[in-house]
Amino acid sequence: MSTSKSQKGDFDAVRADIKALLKQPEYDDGSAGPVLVRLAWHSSGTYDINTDTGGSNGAGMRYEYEGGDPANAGLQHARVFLEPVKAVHPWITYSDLWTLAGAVAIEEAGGPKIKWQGGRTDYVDDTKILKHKIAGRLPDATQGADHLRKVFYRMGFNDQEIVALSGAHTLGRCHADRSGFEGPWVNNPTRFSNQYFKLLSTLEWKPKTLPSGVKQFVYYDEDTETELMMLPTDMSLLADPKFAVWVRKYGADKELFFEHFADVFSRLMELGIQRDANGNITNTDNQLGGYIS
Ligand code: CCH
Repeated sequence: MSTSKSQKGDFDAVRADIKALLKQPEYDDGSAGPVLVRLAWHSSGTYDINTDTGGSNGAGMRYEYEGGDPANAGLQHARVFLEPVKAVHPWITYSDLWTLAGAVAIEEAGGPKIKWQGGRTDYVDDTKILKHKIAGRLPDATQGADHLRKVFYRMGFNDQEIVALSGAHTLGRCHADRSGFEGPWVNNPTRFSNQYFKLLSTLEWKPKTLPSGVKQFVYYDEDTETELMMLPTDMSLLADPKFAVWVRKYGADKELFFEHFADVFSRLMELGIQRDANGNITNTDNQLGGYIS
């Protein structure tokens, strides 16, 4: 990590310091990357196209109402990893830092280049989060295809985009003390690939009830002596014929998955944001109550 302060707007300097913190030998599988990707997604995936509320402006997870949403359990680890970067580059907003960190983490894990633009603004207090109830909007892993459609259509995404985004589960793992689920989806959870789709569509997944009563699906990989897992929502992608078409396509074609993922992830980071021709955000006010009385 550099210790020299950067000029306002020098996102390359921030990128360099995010890259420098990704390697974390003592943490999970040795990388902060996966939990940073999850932070970026949860900070954006609250968007509601009908009311134009939620989305990646605001960084509302710093406040109890959104930060305490059970869906966000564990994301304090990601925020803590990024604090030293914020300290060195105090001009960057949290909402820019979190989304940029997600993009950098994907690229550094061997994923596609993610188009990213800055300019997001942070809430100055939690008034608007409470007013617009920016919690309880993220998907519930115990549910199925109907629920995924309800949640992601609300953000403005379609079936193909839902499946492409789900491919992020090639990174990271579930933690019993965060979501209640346990384990990684793939054998190499710090490498971005289309492995999630390959395994989902080719292995025989068996239901398993954890001691806590949480139900997930597992496959024991004899070669690596690792138990891999799938969430009920992951399995629903295979069970639903429209989703399954894309699961199989992405499992067979890594380039197609990378292309579609890069496109949809960068749009996820832009949810709730409108820009002018120069890329300047014109509706920093949307969640601050500008459009909604
Ligand atoms: Fe996810 N995800 N996710 N997910 N997720 C979890 C972990 C990660 C759902 C549930 C869970 C996306 C979509 C969904 C990541 C990225 C994305 C966990 C375990 C649950 C539960 C949390 C824990 O215990 O730590 C559900 C339901 C959906 C519905 O679609 C999307 C979209 C993305 C990104 C584009 C990443 C990365 C992780 C790993 C985090 C880590 O800490 O390793």
